[in-house]
Parts: sequence; structure tokens; C-alpha cells
Amino acid sequence: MPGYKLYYFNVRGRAELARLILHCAGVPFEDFRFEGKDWPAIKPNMPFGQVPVLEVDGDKMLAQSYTIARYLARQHGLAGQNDWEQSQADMYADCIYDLHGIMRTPTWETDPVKQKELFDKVNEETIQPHLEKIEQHLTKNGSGYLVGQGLTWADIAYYAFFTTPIMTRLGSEVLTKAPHLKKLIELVGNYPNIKKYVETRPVTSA
Ligand code: GSH
Repeated sequence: MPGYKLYYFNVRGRAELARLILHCAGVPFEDFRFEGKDWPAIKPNMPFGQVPVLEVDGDKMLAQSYTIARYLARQHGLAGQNDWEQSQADMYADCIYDLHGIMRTPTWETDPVKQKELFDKVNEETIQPHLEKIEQHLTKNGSGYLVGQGLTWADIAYYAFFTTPIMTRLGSEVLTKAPHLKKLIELVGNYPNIKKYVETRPVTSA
């Protein structure tokens, strides 16, 4: 088993998907969380001056959150059963990467009224249309999972995104028209290793 050390700030952010994959697979790793004040000393040692970074066996360094997540999924049986399933999982995960970026835009608005308008707009114009498509895909696949017959890192990516603190900004009814996805998120959240981690992880604002 490789030795893993995951570098990131003490928030869920872009590292949480990797953390969830590792916990789900029951793989031990060093969850190296640091505070903002420690970042200037760490930054020069990161491959591109950013985090998350996965250190493997003490010397290999991998950057880019979704590259890390995909690598871990492949290593630990969560990438899909064949090339087609793996590409489907990648496709869904990339959708979440895009949504993650779009959801961040309103957070830069400082006026609370304008910010709420921006979140509502993202919900109406991006999130809800995406959910409509996801419902169709989940219905067609029929297994309850996004890809094939079992859990992949794509399911975990949807779980991570839709349970992230920022999603509360869209209101509790965000998944009302997405019953299949709601069920999938509950399913992922009830995997024993995920449940155990989520119940005990540090409480953070992001
Ligand atoms: N595309 C990269 C990924 O997905 O990993 C983005 C990484 C990124 O933006 N990292 C931020 C960071 O390291 C934290 S979320 N910020 C500190 C800095 O750039 O100095």
C-alpha cells in the first residue's frame, strides 16, 4: 500500500473529494491540514505553488484536485469497471468540476442582496438544468449509481459537491426536482466508511 500525504488548508474545498475517496476505500493517509499562516512556507514546495497536493511514498508529488481524485479512484477500485465506465465517471466528475467553479463566482460579490440574486441565477440557469439532465441519466442507468452497477468516484464527487456548505446558499429545496440524485447522495452518505468520516471530520466553514 503506498504511503499517502494529502496537503490542503483546513477546509473541505478542493481536497474533500480525495479525502472521501480514501476514506471510502478504507485507505490510511496523512490528512495534512494547515492554516493560512503556514502557507507561505509550504507553497514553494508544491509542484505548482498550489494545493491540494498528494505526496506518494514520501517523494512523488501530484497536483490538481481531479487528477489526484482520479488517480486514487483508479488505485482503489472506484474508477469504473472498464474504459467506457471510466470515461463516463470522468465525464460526470468534470461536470462537478465545472459546477464547483460556477458556484464560487457569487461568493466574490460583497453586497448580500446582489449575492443572493447571483446565487439564485446560478441555481436557475445552471444547477437546475444540470439536475434535469442528471435525473434522465440516473433513470436510464437504472442501478441507482451514475455509472454501471456500482459506486465510482463520480458518485462521490456529486455527494461532496451537493453536501458542501456553499450549497446551502441555494436553499433547502435545491434537490426537490432531483429525487434520483437525492437518493444517490443519501446512498453515498450511508457507506459506513464515509458516514464515519463525515461524522468525525473537522467542522469547517467551507
Ligand atoms: N485547478 C486546481 C485544482 O483543482 O487543484 C486549483 C488549485 C487551487 O486553486 N488551489 C488554491 C490554492 O492553492 C486553494 S483552493 N491557493 C493558494 C495559492 O494559490 O497561493
